[in-house]
Amino acid sequence: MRPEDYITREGKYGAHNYHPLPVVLQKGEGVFVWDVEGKRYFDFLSGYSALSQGHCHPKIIKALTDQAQQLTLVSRAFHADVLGEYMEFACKFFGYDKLLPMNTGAEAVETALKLARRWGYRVKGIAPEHAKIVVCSENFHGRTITIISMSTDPDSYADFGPYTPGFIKVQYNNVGGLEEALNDPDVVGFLLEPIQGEAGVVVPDEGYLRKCYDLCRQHNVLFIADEIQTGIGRTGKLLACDYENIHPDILILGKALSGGVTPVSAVFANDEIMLTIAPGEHGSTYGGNPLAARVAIAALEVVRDEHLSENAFEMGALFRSEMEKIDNPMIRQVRGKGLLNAVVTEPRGGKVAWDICLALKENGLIAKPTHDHIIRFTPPLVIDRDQMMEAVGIIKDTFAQF
Ligand code: IF1
Repeated sequence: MRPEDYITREGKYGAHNYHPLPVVLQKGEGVFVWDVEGKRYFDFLSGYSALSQGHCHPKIIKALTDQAQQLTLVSRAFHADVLGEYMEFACKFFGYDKLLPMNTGAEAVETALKLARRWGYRVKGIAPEHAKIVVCSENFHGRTITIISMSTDPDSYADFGPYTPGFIKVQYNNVGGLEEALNDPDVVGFLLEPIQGEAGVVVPDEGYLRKCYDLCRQHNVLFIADEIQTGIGRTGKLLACDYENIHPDILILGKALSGGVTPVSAVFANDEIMLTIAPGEHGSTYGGNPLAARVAIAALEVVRDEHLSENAFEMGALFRSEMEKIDNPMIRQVRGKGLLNAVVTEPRGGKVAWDICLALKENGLIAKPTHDHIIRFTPPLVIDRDQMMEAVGIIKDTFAQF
């Protein structure tokens, strides 16, 4: 089969909820993937940051295959030997009393919203049905009905209503907006991405997170960080919140928690919050399954043992400084932290970011545009200096074609 045949078949039988780059991948290792014709590419998307540890990391794959031959699922109706081991390891890793295991990012966000509301009623003392959660403009937290009810992007929410009530939307990177919203005594939580991913890698001003956190403290409101994309080394620290020494009341992780191997997400909180949910009040068939638990331990160990946060910090600085050297009218801005980066482009001669991504693909590097004019560059955190310089060379040569 030719690549076009794979693409046609997907389009014929699959829902049209995506518009992928026309490349059909078959194999991955570290920072590289290969297509069905054997051509090699640098993967500068990394499964939207899930593959931070690189494709098919041997240690994570070994954890998966060993456990797969032992025990894959018990459901939470029974105990499993590895679940407590994972929970203890992860709680100590991130500094929380407890974690609640889920699978996808969206499920973990839903869990955090339920926890915040429950805490609001049972601890803060909000009147029944009155709890409100403050969210930010241009947020991206997933695709469920409740989560799109928080969205300000019509692509996400339009014609999917009616929507879940109970959210107040404020401007991102605007402390005053949050301050005003917190005058409402029914607010129980403030949910944000420390860097907005889908919005186009929007890095807020220095001090913004700290000021928001302090305001939440003053108003007895939970600071809830969605670090599904920014967490686990991606931005050059273990958590993006570490840049401002903030320990969120509720921390949401997903994606790289499994190194791109199987869906694993988690919500972390201390007992005052977590113990407001009792048996039978929340859960998931697959959440915390033995495969997920083993894989997540391995995925976190790899980040720690291979110093991936530190490498992301250094390689990210190198990437941005090399990008800034490019003198091309199609490049308007380079921004990001660690290895969560974006290049904002300017259309020229009818050519847009999509055309640049097609040319990058021809030249051996795959990346994806977001919002028509922004290209995200988020390679696996295991990328070394030589690989980064080779990839930068491809990007430079590609821009020179335009
Ligand atoms: C898609 C972007 C990335 C997320 C944050 C929760 C979730 C996500 C901060 C939900 C998911 C994804 C999903 C993906 C595209 C993608 C994305 F382009 F939209 F912004 F990563 F960059 N919170 N992000 O970024 O997690 O339920 O998907 O596991 O195709 O929708 P999920």
